[in-house]
Amino acid sequence: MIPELWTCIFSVFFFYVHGAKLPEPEVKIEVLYKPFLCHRKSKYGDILLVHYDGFLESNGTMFHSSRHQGDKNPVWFTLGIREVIKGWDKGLQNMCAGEKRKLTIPPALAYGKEGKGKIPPESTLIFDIEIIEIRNGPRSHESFQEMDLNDDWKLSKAEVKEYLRKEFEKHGYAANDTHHEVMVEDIFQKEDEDKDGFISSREFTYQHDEL
Ligand SMILES: *[C@@H]1O[C@H](CO)[C@@H](O)[C@H](O)[C@H]1NC(C)=O
Ligand SMILES: *[C@@H]1O[C@H](CO)[C@@H](O)[C@H](O)[C@H]1NC(C)=O
Ligand SMILES: [Ca+2]
Ligand SMILES: [Ca+2]
Repeated sequence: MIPELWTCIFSVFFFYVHGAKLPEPEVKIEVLYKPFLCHRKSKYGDILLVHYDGFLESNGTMFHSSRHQGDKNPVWFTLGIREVIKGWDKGLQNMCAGEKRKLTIPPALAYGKEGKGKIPPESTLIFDIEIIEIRNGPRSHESFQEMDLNDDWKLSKAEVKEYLRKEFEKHGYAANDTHHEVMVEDIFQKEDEDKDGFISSREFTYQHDEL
């Protein structure tokens, strides 16, 4: 849980594709339901809680469903970082909490030539998806502001340490100064690229092009 927390906070790599290379296949989006009230819309980097049913377009077989299979709980994922298939990253933007969409996703934006499990190679997939909740992602502007206690647009080691302390407590772990200092050093090693002792807002949101 603790290493996961750390991963969640600091090892998220975003995918903004600026300037398209090849024309990419499109996701077909149909809005099935849009709530009257919409406080915010989903965007890259947000964490979304969704319920979904997935079908093969070829014969309508349901291959997975969060609503009807397993523990029947909705699932969390981060939008735009390829935690899920590309078709979700593309097709679930600008949605309100409570909104329902039907996505038709070509194989190139799903499981491609290889397929996966019950999904044969070159399958077009249809998803019925509802967003239950939208939260700020770890690399969002909002998260940065929350961590930047003195509003100077950079994060000091003390601010990051304080943030870790709060996160640990929120998740029910005892604060441990020594442990947090080790984590802070590790974080600065990776994130403070110009080694000035602060994580700037640019360093925080910068796209590490790794995946
Ligand atoms: C639908 O297609 C999948 C994959 O080809 C196959 O495994 C499944 O048996 C088919 N279902 C029906 C009802 O034809
Ligand atoms: C605090 O963390 C350090 C380093 O990870 C560890 O060695 C130590 O046992 C921890 N102390 C407590 C009280 O958990
Ligand atoms: Ca600061
Ligand atoms: Ca820096």
